[in-house]
Amino acid sequence: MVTTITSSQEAIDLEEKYGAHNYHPLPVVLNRGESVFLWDVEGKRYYDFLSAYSAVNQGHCHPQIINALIEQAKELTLTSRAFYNDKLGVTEKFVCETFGYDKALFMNSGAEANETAIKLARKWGYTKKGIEDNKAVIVAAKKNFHGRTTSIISASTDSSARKNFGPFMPGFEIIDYDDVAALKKALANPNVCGLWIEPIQGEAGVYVPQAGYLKAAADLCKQHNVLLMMDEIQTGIARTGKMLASDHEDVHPDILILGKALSGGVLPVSVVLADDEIMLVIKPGEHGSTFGGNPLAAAVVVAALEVVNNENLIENAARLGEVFRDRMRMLIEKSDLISSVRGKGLLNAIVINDTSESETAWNLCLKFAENGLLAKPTHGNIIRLAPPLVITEEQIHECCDIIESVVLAYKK
Ligand code: IF1
Repeated sequence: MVTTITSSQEAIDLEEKYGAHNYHPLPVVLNRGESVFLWDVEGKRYYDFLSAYSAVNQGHCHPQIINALIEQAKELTLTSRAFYNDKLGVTEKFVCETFGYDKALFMNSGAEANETAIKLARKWGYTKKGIEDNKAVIVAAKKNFHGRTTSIISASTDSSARKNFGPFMPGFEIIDYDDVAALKKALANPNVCGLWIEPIQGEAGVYVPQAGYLKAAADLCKQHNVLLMMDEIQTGIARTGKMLASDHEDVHPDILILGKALSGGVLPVSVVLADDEIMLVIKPGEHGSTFGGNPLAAAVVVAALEVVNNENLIENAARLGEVFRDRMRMLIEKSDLISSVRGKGLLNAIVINDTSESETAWNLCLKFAENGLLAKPTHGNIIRLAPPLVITEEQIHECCDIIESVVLAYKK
């Protein structure tokens, strides 16, 4: 029997009873989204300051993207890659031209795109760099987040991501993030085929490396014949005020990994981009996915990227990010509850002046929700604040007013 939901509590109870307990959501049940807004089943409106972890950069249910989805859904949704379809090549060309690569390989989730990048880097390592069989090493960073498959968590340093999920995949070396000396040492190992990093560490709490780190990483990769594998799944597609966060340091990764906002949050679509000498090491039959590169996704990706350009989301994120951080700095002057704000463009976080075991950040997010703004804590005392990039300056100020009033009224 299919139940009709009439209250938030009913929906929460159903998930609790019938769903796996692999998440601990804020107690808000949403049934509608439009642009920067979400509505719950009681009709209360919220500003979305999570944007589905930066998947909804273009705003919820963007009419142009939804229209592309509907039009394509009426024609053809899936053929598998056993046959060609008339949309994939068009989108591959568009994406390659947009990001400056020879070739694109479409997958679905971000984790799958990272898996693809791992296979690509390893096979390149054996066939081009001449690494001895099964000796390839991929260097990753502490506190990384690249997804939740068993291979990917093998490179994780987060115990909740790893504990009791072993045995782990060998072939990863973990070094400190934002540490050029550690990079120099690790990349000198001739068995290293790839350096796999995020340009800003999202899950780590929006950790922005020092200026020059990404450039140094790219230079060291070049010097040691190592592929720079950049996970821009969260940071890419205008989020940080550039098309890619790598653009802040004019770095062009050898392997670029995108997901999330590539579809504007409409479908799971991810892509790996690289030039021919790398991408063509993978031959027919060696990698793929039933849904990867499907025509529905392909049509949606073009619309989602067009919206980024047509609506100047890069400039908007850059400009309003400054406004937002200025407002948060003013709040820090007035309140001891917040110790710092950090981020780039509209990918920001505030750090709550309390231990990471405290409930303060969670309780603040409950208060934000009560006052019409949705955000989620990470690592206990950090709150990520990342609205859709279509937000206006007036709306940013209204949201900063909400955050400010909640913080100033908060009693521990
Ligand atoms: C969840 C975090 C964000 C990512 C980067 C790959 C993936 C992600 C840089 C995997 C996914 C998500 C997944 C989401 C929570 C979330 C997250 F807090 F865990 F770190 F965004 F900040 N690379 N990030 O950020 O992509 O396979 O999920 O499509 O609930 O696990 P995916």
